[in-house]
Amino acid sequence: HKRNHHSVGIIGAPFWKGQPRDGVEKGPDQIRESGLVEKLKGQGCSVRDYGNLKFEDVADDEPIGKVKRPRTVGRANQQLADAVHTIKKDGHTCLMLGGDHSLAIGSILGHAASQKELCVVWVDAHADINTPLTSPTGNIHGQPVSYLIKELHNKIPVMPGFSWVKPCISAQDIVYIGLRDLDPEEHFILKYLRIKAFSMTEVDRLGIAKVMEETCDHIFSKVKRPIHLSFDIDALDPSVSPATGTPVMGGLTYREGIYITEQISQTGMLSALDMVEVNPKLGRTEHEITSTAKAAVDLVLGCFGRAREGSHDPDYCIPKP
Ligand code: 5AB
Ligand code: MN
Ligand code: MN
Ligand code: MN
Repeated sequence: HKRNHHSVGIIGAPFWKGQPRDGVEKGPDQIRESGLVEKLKGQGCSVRDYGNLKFEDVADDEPIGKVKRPRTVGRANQQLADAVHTIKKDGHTCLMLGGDHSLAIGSILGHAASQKELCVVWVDAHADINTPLTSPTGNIHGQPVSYLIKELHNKIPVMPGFSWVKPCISAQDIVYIGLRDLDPEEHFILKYLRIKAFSMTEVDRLGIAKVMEETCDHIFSKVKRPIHLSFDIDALDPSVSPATGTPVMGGLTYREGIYITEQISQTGMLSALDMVEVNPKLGRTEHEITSTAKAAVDLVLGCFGRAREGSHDPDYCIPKP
């Protein structure tokens, strides 16, 4: 009997070169080791694990302006986009395990190749909307959204490895939750494009329930459409998920994170999910590593129907003596 209609296609993307700290490429296997597949099946999902992508080195990948490793990041994302497109054509909800957040470029573009009219919910401490020209670090994991938004297209310079990248969403098609560490240029872009954003201040003011209600009102204002949820584990407070590259104090609680996933699941419109920036190498203890990965798994489970109130088979019967 099927209690749960979700069919999940998992793709691992062991990639770290969108930022300087290695170890995040161990994220996919660390998350799997926390029992991801078994637990998804245990809650009634059908699961196909497509394994990990293999990324090749790109020789002589010199920076373009400030931007580091553009050819490597562009190539890896092109591979990922193909894989996500395949998983969507196979009829699954796609779960991409990162890897750093530059991978959202390929994940969202691959998703958009099969699902027109998708919208994005971006849960992160950061807005990741620097353009190559505003980025203070040159790290592409702080830039993915800028490549995806149509209104920013004329602000993006030509870069090697990125010729295949064409923006696929409008500024009104993305909602941020959990923001608390923006560069001034990013803050300007959010205001300039009137992008819907619930920073931690709004989470404090409204509570997470109202934030999710308004998020759904915004993305479904015209018609219900497929959701791409891009979840950076650093959205959660570092006390919950310390093993990540750019932790910022004052984040979402574990419960607020889980509530977001429960509500996204409730919409019935989740079409693709990224779980990124889990970096086992940055856990200071074994407990920090395993608890970060466990939090990532619990968020995924929430996305695929796990409810804290519990659940049961619709045709269950209490045994008679
Ligand atoms: B993450 C910063 N804004 O552009 C930049 O972890 C940080 O994917 C980006 O959210 C953080 O490098 C990227 C300073
Ligand atoms: Mn982040
Ligand atoms: Mn991010
Ligand atoms: Mn980070």
